[in-house]
Amino acid sequence: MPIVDIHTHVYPPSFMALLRSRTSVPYVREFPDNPSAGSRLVILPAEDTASNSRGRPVGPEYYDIKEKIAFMDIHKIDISVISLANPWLDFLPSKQAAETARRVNDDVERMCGEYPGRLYAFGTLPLSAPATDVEEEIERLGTLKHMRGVIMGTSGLGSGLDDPALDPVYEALEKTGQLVFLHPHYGLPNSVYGPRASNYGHVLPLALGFPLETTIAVTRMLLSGVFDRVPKLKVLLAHSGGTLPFLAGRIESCVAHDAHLKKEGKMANHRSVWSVLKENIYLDAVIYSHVALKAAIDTSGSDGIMFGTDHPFFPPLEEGEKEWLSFRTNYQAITTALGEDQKQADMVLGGNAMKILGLAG
Ligand code: 5CU
Repeated sequence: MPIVDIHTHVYPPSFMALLRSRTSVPYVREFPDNPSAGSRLVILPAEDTASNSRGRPVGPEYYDIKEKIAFMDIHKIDISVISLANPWLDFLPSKQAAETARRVNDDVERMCGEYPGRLYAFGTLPLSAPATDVEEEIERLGTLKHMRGVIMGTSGLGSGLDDPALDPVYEALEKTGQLVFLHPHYGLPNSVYGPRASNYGHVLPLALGFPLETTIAVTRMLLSGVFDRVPKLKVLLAHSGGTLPFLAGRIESCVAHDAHLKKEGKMANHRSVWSVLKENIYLDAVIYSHVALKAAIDTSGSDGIMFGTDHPFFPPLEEGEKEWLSFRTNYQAITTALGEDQKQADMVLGGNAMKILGLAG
């Protein structure tokens, strides 16, 4: 059974050029006051500080597709489904968005074509453009050979994923059979990390801000009835659904005990959190622990979980380490969670992705 990595990012050359042309987040640049830091990629608002934690070093592993293939070869990954990394095109002025989306998606499609059978992709959407442009790009992505869905963040058209104006976008995705790979970027407001946050590197926004952002975004979708209105929409959640597998019962219980919702009759016919998690939601296995992975498997079923690495993020900190710790931890979480059941482990490592995403092999 092939090993398939469905959570693996790239900034294609056209996107790198865009990042290099900018001076506010997101951007890539060198800092004359700190030449030894080299080129830095600054994407998260919380990391745009003058300290050593300003962004991260950025090398060819972020944009050179040969580096992706080298990483795959070292880790015996047969197929990768690559996606543009955050913050996608969220920051673009409306007028630039549609054309940039086409350019970036064509760049990614070309990269996939260079390695037949090894690379597929999730496209990116011009979400700051009018919804009709977004729908047009969804239609176009459906015609590209290697595209298998779209990656997007939690801001939607500007006011979140529970915005009814997104319904035509969800319907276009449902109609063309493309899934949404939902990925966090914005985290939580910096104030929750407190006045000493810069002492703690990137730990708080990445370990907690990201998963909570995903949890809140999907819960808003559930509460607003997206999955009732677009019942066949499929969503793949990054980082094993944030904290959803752990909190699903609490969310369901809060709905059942909410007098306001009951009075308004809003949730009377709504599908339960558990049913949406089983029928509409896939989870990646990028959670670094068999404990959390078991909760993900219990929630969405082992046939809905797919292996990922988050490459090129979380590289080894020591020079000369060939196998990445982040790869090994996620791989071992699968084999530990599924114990002796090699067949199920193989499915999570690749078989599920082959089936769900229709990969040719
Ligand atoms: O390390 C990080 O900041 C990130 C990020 O921004 N996006 C991602 O997918 N993983 C890690």
